Amino acid sequence: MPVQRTLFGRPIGPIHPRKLAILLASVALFALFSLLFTLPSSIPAGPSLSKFTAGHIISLPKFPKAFSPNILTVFRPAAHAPPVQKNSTSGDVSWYSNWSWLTPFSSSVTLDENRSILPPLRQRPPIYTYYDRTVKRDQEMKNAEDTLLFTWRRAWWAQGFKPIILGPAEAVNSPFYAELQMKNLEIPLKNAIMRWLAWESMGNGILCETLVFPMGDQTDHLLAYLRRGEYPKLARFDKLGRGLFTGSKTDVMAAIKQALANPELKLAKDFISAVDAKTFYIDPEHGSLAYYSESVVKERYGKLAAEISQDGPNGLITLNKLINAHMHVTWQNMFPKGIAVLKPKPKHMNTLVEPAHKLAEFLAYCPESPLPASCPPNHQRCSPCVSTTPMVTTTPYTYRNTTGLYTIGTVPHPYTMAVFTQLRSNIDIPWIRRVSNRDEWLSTITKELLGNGVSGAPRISKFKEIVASPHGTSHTLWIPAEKDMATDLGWTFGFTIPRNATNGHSETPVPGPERRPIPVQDAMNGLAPSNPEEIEKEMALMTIAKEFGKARTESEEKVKNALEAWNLADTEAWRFVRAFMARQKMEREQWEEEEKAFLGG
Ligand SMILES: *[C@@H]1O[C@H](CO)[C@@H](O)[C@H](O)[C@H]1NC(C)=O
Ligand SMILES: *[C@@H]1O[C@H](CO)[C@@H](O)[C@H](O)[C@H]1NC(C)=O
Ligand SMILES: *[C@@H]1O[C@H](CO)[C@@H](O)[C@H](O)[C@H]1NC(C)=O
Ligand SMILES: *[C@@H]1O[C@H](CO)[C@@H](O)[C@H](O)[C@H]1NC(C)=O
Ligand SMILES: CC(=O)N[C@H]1CO[C@H](CO)[C@@H](O)[C@@H]1O
Repeated sequence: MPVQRTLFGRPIGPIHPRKLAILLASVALFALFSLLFTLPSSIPAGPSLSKFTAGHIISLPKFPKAFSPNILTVFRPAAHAPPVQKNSTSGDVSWYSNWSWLTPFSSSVTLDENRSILPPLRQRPPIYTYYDRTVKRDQEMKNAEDTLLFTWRRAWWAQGFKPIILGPAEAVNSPFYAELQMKNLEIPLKNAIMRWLAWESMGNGILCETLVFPMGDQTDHLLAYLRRGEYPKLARFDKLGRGLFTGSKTDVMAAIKQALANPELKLAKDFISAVDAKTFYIDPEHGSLAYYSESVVKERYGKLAAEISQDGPNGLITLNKLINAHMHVTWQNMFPKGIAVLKPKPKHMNTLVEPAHKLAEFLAYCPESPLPASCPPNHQRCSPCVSTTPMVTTTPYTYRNTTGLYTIGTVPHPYTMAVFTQLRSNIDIPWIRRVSNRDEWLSTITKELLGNGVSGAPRISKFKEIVASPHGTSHTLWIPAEKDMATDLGWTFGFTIPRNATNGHSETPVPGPERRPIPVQDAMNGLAPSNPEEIEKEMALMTIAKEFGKARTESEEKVKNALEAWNLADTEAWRFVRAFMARQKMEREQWEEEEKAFLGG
């Protein structure tokens, strides 16, 4: 008797071997197609989960299911890692600058878990000023002028430019130098033309007085235009006089030629009057440029003008303080909603976000100013910082893209995050697998922006955009939790961040409790009033987390790997921010190294 075959419990008739082969082939084909179309499109080349999960069933991180052409790339032989770029390593952090930086997981491109993709560095157009170090001055004056030059360089650097100080050495390189020497001009006029020769020898760009400062939002039209680095016309700005010129090398050459050919050159007061008025296009809009020219200081800051004429060096130092204070106030005015210090786990993160909180406090301080109620020359209706109503600092649990709100985020390594969620340092693998939530930090930070039901990949792309897009770099600051706060943040903001200034040396009359600013709290979090014991515990854990980042035992290494594998998106965010900050620092240090020779004292 033939064997009775069944399918889903029903008897079926005998199958011809030929039919059976066709059936099997169809099943195989079906299996292959299901495999092709359901594979995750971007499995990162990070640590594998399998070594921690043998024998346990866990869910893989969710990836977007949408079909994308690179699904098939998993069947290609492994590609080579992209070439290592110049100067792309700092300590244990390395990066690869490429336009594909919004790729959720860098390692899917760099094939190296430690190498993050960053956006290409924005080209910084040069901005030139002229300072003649060969002129005899006494030491005090030199120091005062150097202080001003420093403030000028820092302010323009923070706005995305490459400030360069030119001197007579550059002017000598100009083909017009010999001709100028033969003209026998008065010193002030000769110097005015020397600036132009120095500029001409450098090529396209911006020629700027040392007392012109950018004071405006990074997204301001004029600053954005200047940053583009292309200046089709030789231009100056209405009412700014010789404060700022833009132009291409050919236009600059033509203007110099014209000036030197002018038979009445000797009668001219400065370069502008030495050439035809039509030489310049006059731009009426310059709202984001503050020029502290002699006449402006005399007119608006009379007390200061008197001090400068009485005691030059000290007057300049005071002027420098005033400029710094105005830069700070301009920044504060850009963020009327205050500063948000992210605190994704309100309960136990006091110590973790403490440095960020401190920084926010410093930024909210009223800067030390010789004329506290004054406004910058380009923004006369600013709201001066009043110590009785300082900028508010909030501690929301999530990132919000609110106009007028500055955000400072602290990015912890998954280990740090685990330690602080649990308030204990002995993290074990069963806890990671069974209890801990995947990518808790990132999902909390992006909860309001992206909602709940979103996987890690789109979250991390969004996060990278928040951190590193042009809008992001001027509205947010992200710091790795385990590192000490950078000491050079002045270069990011463009002004000196007050460190220990007491907020409100003018807090008189002492306001009653009802008039004191109420610390605005986020409705959804409330500042956790940790008791002293808990704070002590948090501080001990912070030390442990920092140590953990430096050296680990073998079993700790396992925990670290397990945590990183479990929290792929959190780890990616942490690496991204570290690399981003490291590159920023390197860029500046390199430029300072290049410029050191020209900075004098
Ligand atoms: C980015 O990567 C692509 C593909 O790997 C490459 O062709 C391109 O040159 C890279 N761009 C930069 C700026 O490195
Ligand atoms: C990444 O860095 C860690 C620690 O610095 C190191 O142990 C690991 O081997 C590195 N991975 C690769 C692929 O280089
Ligand atoms: C935040 O908002 C600004 C404009 O309001 C927008 O340009 C920017 O792309 C937004 N950023 C993110 C990360 O959504
Ligand atoms: C700030 O600290 C420095 C040195 O630590 C000190 O000399 C200075 O007086 C302090 N300033 C204020 C306003 O406390
Ligand atoms: C900081 C740093 O590593 N700078 C290096 C960048 O690359 C140039 C040339 O490759 C080196 O000379 C610098 O030392």
